[in-house]
Amino acid sequence: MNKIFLFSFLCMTCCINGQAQPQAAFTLAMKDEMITKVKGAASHAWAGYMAHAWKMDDLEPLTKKGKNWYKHSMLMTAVDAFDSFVMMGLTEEAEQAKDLIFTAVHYDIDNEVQVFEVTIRVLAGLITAYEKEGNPIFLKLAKDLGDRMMPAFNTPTGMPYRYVNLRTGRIRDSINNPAEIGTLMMEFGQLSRHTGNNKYYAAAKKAIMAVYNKRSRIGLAGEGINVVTGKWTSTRSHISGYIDSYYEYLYKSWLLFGDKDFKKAFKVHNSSLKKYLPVNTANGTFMRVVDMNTGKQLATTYGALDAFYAGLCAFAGDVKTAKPIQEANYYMWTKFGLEPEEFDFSNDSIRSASYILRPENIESCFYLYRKTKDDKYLWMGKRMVDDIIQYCKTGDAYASLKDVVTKEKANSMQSFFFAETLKYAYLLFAEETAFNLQKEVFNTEAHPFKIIESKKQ
Ligand code: DMJ
Repeated sequence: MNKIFLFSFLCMTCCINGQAQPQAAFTLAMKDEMITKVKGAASHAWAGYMAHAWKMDDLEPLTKKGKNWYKHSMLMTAVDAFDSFVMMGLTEEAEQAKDLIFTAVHYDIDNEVQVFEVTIRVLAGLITAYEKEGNPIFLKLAKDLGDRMMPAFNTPTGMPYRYVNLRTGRIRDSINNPAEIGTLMMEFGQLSRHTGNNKYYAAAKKAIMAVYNKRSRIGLAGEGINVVTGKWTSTRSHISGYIDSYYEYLYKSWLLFGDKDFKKAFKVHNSSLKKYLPVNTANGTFMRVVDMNTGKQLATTYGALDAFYAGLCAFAGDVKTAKPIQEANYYMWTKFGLEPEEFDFSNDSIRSASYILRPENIESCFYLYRKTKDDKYLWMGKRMVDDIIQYCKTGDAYASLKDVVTKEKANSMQSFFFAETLKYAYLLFAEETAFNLQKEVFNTEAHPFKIIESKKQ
């Protein structure tokens, strides 16, 4: 090996035990190159949607057909993608998405919708669009949608049902979970702010605080709760699906609204999370599953969704906790050649082999890079973006993977690929001025909300 070759070899990102060992500065030219790649991916995926799934919720990229979540389209992809296009300066795509929203979106439809999903993707997308464009049509649509989901909160505990019919207000499914109950606060709170009617904020706050008030003696939440009786139906406690964004919203709602109840609740939960969940390994710090009442270990599973927590810790100023967790996240990504939905970190066995274009790992790179300015997180993000382009790109769009080991593709392209994955990837490499973390806060689907008046204390 000659000297120049050896030097450039060492300068490349290499991966020892899955941990990034970046040896070189990430140059401006490399950042530009990544931005071009990410914007190219967004245009390519959108072109596929427009060609094959126009006016529908999602594109099925392998069969090249559109798919609706419910009886009628909610224009999920267009609403979720719009502000990403605006932020990336993809004006043509942004105009097309806006046209679709203005001509095809209405909510007097017989759709029984999942309150959480429609809130974080659609209600949030509309509120952000209103904040960015100032066009009152966006707010009118958001208010109509918010009003139609309000019957869900009508329970003895204040915690909402999981489903509501947008036309009839009929509710269904009283077994809910902290994520779907708590991850409404930012959207309904922001709706109150823009409409001047406090009822949305009040309903969402009652719901999220009801979960907090049901926390265990050791400060943890379970993964299932009956919204009528207020009794836990599952005491499994972790930072994964069903709980994840409940913790996220306690912190972010405090930033957004300056309400100290959220700050206190976040602190209580977070110190318990840090006490009972982390497991330090040679591959980084993973977060396990425990019983909410005893803190006893129930499982050593970890997955793509859990990866958000490193970013949340970094965002909340706790870089020390965030760093080893991000090492574990990167290990999870590189060990299997893209991250699996779930694996067991005690023996590296895959529990769920899919990769559905999720954003959390790149999201954590974004927050950690912003907080540390360590190029290591750019290298990590580059590896993730390059893998997505290499393994998930199709002739017409992007596809999930059925199996991260074989790289077999699956017929789905979730709207959060536009709203989150590509947005965080773009912002990771973009100038800091592209997004000001002091002035805006991302909801869990990466729709930015303006902090109108910071009352942080
Ligand atoms: C998104 O809809 C949100 O980030 C949610 O909080 C978790 N699941 C997806 C992305 O993985």
